[in-house]
Amino acid sequence: MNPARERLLTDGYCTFESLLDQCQLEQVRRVSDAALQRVSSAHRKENKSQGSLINISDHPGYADLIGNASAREVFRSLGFANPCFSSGYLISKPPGGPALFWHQDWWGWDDPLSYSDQIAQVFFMYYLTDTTPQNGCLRILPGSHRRRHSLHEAI
Ligand SMILES: O=C(O)CCC(=O)C(=O)O
Repeated sequence: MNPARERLLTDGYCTFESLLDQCQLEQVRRVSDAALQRVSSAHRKENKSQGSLINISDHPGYADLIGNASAREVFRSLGFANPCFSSGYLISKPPGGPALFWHQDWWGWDDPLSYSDQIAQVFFMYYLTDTTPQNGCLRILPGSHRRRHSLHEAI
């Protein structure tokens, strides 16, 4: 099996390097910087842990990113024949903000599909700046999409 798909199935994630070329990256950063300028302080206050949480569907400048050819190739290589975009967010966090609370994004636990090998939802994340444990990278619990973890009792 493709190692990335195997990792996605067992650990719940996989990574790919440099999907955007410099020109695409600069374009997305420009659109993102402009969108971030318009976020109200009330919205920031409501989403302290999540960060800016800007709905990219409200910004046509993200159309090329959503339909990005490299991303489509990644999906194809992972065995997704016909992926559909459902939602997307620009997440930018100011320095010193609170950590994001533990959570799962999947919502269909009452559906038997959730207990099969079929992958129903993928969160495709592009990092627009280098992200490290020091500046607030995403924390995950590998395999917690398939196996019970004590934190599941708390969310
Ligand atoms: O903020 C992050 O790094 C992850 C975002 C996330 O998991 C979410 O918003 O559901």
